Amino acid sequence: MRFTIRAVMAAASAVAAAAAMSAVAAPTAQAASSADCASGKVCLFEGAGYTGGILTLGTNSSGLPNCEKYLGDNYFSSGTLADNNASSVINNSGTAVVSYNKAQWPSPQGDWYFIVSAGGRLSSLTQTTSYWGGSGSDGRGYTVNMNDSVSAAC
Ligand SMILES: [Ca+2]
Ligand SMILES: [Ca+2]
Repeated sequence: MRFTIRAVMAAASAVAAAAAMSAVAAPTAQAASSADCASGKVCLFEGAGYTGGILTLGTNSSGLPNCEKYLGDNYFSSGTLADNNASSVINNSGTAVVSYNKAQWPSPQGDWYFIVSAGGRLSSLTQTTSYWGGSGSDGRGYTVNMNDSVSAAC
């Protein structure tokens, strides 16, 4: 009887170990890295440090990034809505990209926006040098928390 219980426990333990191993080995299909942002592309990442899901913005016939006037109909590779969820950005294109807090490109009235230079990247958006658009704009850069707030990019 004691032997039987031990055998059952050993079997259960083996099953648990196998389950743990398969959990570790399971592919994390939705996890992205900076390497996933192709040459010439502009990419938004769900997490800081180019992690989580990735959204690669399209390009036009000239190879320049397409304007995404509203990210409410774009999704990261993880399935998360892109609007108000971007936490890092890579700009592998040859042109600067402007990211807006509000979905009102191209006139940022009463809206914070920041610029990612050609070839530039921001691993975090919590302290982003941003500019106030529209009425009262003084052209100065301010440190603004733009994490999980980008709604448009152009
Ligand atoms: Ca995020
Ligand atoms: Ca927003």
